[in-house]
Amino acid sequence: MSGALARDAAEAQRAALVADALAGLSAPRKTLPCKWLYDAEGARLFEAITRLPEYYPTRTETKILTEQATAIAAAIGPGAAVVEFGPGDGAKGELLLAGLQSPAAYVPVDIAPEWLEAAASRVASARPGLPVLPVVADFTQGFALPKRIGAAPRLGFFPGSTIGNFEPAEAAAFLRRARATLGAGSRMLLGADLVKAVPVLEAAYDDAAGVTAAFDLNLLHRLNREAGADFDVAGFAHRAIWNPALERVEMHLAALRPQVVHLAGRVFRFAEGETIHTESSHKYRPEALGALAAAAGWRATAMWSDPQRLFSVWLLQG
Ligand code: AVI
Repeated sequence: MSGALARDAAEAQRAALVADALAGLSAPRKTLPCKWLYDAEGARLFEAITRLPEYYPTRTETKILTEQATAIAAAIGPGAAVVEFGPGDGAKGELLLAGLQSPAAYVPVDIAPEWLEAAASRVASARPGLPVLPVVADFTQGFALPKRIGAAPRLGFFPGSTIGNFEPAEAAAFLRRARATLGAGSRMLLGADLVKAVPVLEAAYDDAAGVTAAFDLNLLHRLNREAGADFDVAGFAHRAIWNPALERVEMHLAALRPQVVHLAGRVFRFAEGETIHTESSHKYRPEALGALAAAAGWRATAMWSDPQRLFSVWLLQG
């Protein structure tokens, strides 16, 4: 990207952050979209979260993909073109491809070209000869698949329980759009975190070392840095709360004392204890995940889990 284009992209991103912050902080219950948690520092902190003892999802999903690789590969069959939605560093894509029989191509899809590059080069160097065909696109929207994958059977791959960060209606819309993008008859391998004991869930989102707290509070630092806000970050604390009615862990930033915050010419007041809802992580019961997939035009044909039933990996047929 040229210097001028990069500057335009950064300015557009800043304007979108300010617009989302103004809307979210004006709502009766203050909220900010969780996508803004992931600036460079947020991405670094999230990577650290995935290695925490309390944060079981990444470790457990990796174990399922490793230990059940033969069964997963048998269910998928040979020659699949793997389309990964939001590949991160490409580690899970590489793991999946290593177990599959003669995969036809790897298509990582992400809106951030620099992340896409990292995933693509990791997989390309691990699997020389495999066509690696990155697509820069917002994977929550429709996008065109590379023509080079031809008639290879398509396998969508959406690991990590990122589906849980969508509201249920958004999750169904994502799955419906993914099916339209991949085409009828395609498959999808989907990671989903399961409902479990509340202390396990809350510890996973409020670790003893405070890494998740730093990840959440970084959003206020980001608003100060990029949107010119004046949050007193030390006046807020991270909270992770299980919402039993909606079966989700919510992250909130709670004001420790009354606060007045300025952002883009507006004034926002916080009462003591008032929170900004920064993320929801929905947890699924198997029957609810099956129903969600069905509502989006997919049929669940297999599910793999771990002995403690912490996490699930689903094969869906479109
Ligand atoms: C990216 N996503 C699946 C994570 C989750 O578990 O919902 C984000 C996260 N937030 C706090 N810890 C991890």
